[in-house]
Formats: sequence, C-alpha cells, structure tokens
Amino acid sequence: MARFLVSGFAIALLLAAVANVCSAKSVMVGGRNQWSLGTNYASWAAGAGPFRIGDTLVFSYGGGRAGKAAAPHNVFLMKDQAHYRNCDFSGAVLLADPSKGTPGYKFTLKQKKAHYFACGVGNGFHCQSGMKFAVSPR
Ligand SMILES: [Cu+2]
Repeated sequence: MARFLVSGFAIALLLAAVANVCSAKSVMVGGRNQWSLGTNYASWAAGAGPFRIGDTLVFSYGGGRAGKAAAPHNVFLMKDQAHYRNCDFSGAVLLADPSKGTPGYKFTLKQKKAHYFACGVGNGFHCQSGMKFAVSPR
C-alpha cells in the first residue's frame, strides 16, 4: 500500500514537471483579428493574460484575411509607460518592420518587467487608435 502511495506521488511530481515545461504558450496577438487597425489591444491583452516568462507573442499582419488588402503595420517596444500612454515613439525600439508580418514576428517574453508594444504606422495614428498594449510577465 505504501509502495502504491509512493509511486503515485512520483507520477504526480512527473506530471507537474511536464505541465511546467509545457506551460510556455504561443499567443497570437489580437486573436482572430491579428495585429490590425480597429482592435482594442489593451482589452485583448487583459483577456489573453496572464503572461509568463517564456511565453511568445506572435504579431501577424499583412494579407491575413481574404478580401482585405494587406495593411502595413510594424511593432515597436516603447521606452516606458509615459511614452506608451502618449504614443510618443521617441526612444522606442523597432522590433519588426512591415515585411515581418507574414507569417509573423515572434517576441518571447524573457524579462520580468512591463513591456509596452505599439504600432508606429501613421505618425502615431495606429497607436492612438488602439494598436498598443502592455504585458507584464510573471
Ligand atoms: Cu498599425
């Protein structure tokens, strides 16, 4: 009986370890809408989280949907929260230009800090229209 308990415990530990390894997820930013104009990404991020270290964000844009012309987008990492809030791209880092949208730009969360993403197309217009979100992986 004790032996069964021990092996049961070992199996539980093994399952926990496997679940841990598999917990890193790949997330399509925006879900079905992908990375596009007209989606509120702050709301999307709130629903798609929580995010963890090791998770990968996939920014897919351009020619994704039938009947829609490929809109140019890009991906910037904003300098800080204030720049993010104001869609101020000074000091922002370009992560992916419009050509990276197909099949998609992948960003793996490696640091335990707030990451501020935004689209820089249209002199801040896309950002102000909602193409921005923050992620703080745990
Ligand atoms: Cu855009």
